[in-house]
Amino acid sequence: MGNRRIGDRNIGWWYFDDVYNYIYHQEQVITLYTAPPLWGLPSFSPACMKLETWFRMAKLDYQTDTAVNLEIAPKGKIPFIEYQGKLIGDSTLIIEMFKSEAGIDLDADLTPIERAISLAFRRMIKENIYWGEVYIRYQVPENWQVYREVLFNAMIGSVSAEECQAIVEEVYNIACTQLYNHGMGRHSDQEVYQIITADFQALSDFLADKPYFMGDKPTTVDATAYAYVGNLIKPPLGHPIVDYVLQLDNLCQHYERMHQQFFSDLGK
Ligand SMILES: N[C@@H](CCC(=O)N[C@@H](CS)C(=O)NCC(=O)O)C(=O)O
Repeated sequence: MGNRRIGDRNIGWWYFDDVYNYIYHQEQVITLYTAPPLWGLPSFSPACMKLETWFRMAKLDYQTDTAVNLEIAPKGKIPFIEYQGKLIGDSTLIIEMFKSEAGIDLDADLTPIERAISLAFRRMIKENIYWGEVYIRYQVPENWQVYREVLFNAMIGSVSAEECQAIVEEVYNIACTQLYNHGMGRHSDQEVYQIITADFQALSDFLADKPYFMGDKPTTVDATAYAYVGNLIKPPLGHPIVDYVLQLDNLCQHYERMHQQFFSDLGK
């Protein structure tokens, strides 16, 4: 737009065009509200990391905002996006929206059977493995001492230390209640281990020696697995489940392959 400014007298159609294009471009850029990068991961929230990975795989133009305000989040959770002047929540629904409204489909080459398998694995990761990861962060006392610092540091700056402390305690209580209501929080440590390692073993067995879950090309399930495997093996949080997954070489190599391909700018 050169040196012209709103208020210039000489507003002709050429100037109107520039303003229109600028506003149009701003509306097309996606703002992704996400938890910040940490531990070498694009985000310490697996759902946020999955969505950002999918954006990169789809070559979408986006910017991130990590000053998360859950009060404006449509579902009260992250991730959510601002796109074309609207706030939209839930990573899966956002991906579906880009598919139906913009025709962006990373799974277009899959057969109906492959699509069904992909959906089942994605649901297993998001709806079951996720709770195993929440369990490891919140219900293992040594891990909670580490993770509470992470949450505190992510918020400090936007609110006072006292408020931060209070929010961290509230997040803890909400997470423990959610774990109990989901059911994962009612199991013994040994039972959680049994349930979650069986899921990771199934992922590893299905991946076998393929580079990506559905073959030679990365698809949506690869974004999901990358985010939830990464958020288990990279944080400095210990648990026998983590040890188990670290021994599933093909899953760990898949994490590295995805990281190298889509987030090499972050380093290791
Ligand atoms: N189904 C949602 C799940 C999102 C989710 O669980 N987000 C977590 C962070 S990973 C969150 O915001 N938790 C806050 C809360 O539950 O209050 C999606 O895929 O977007």
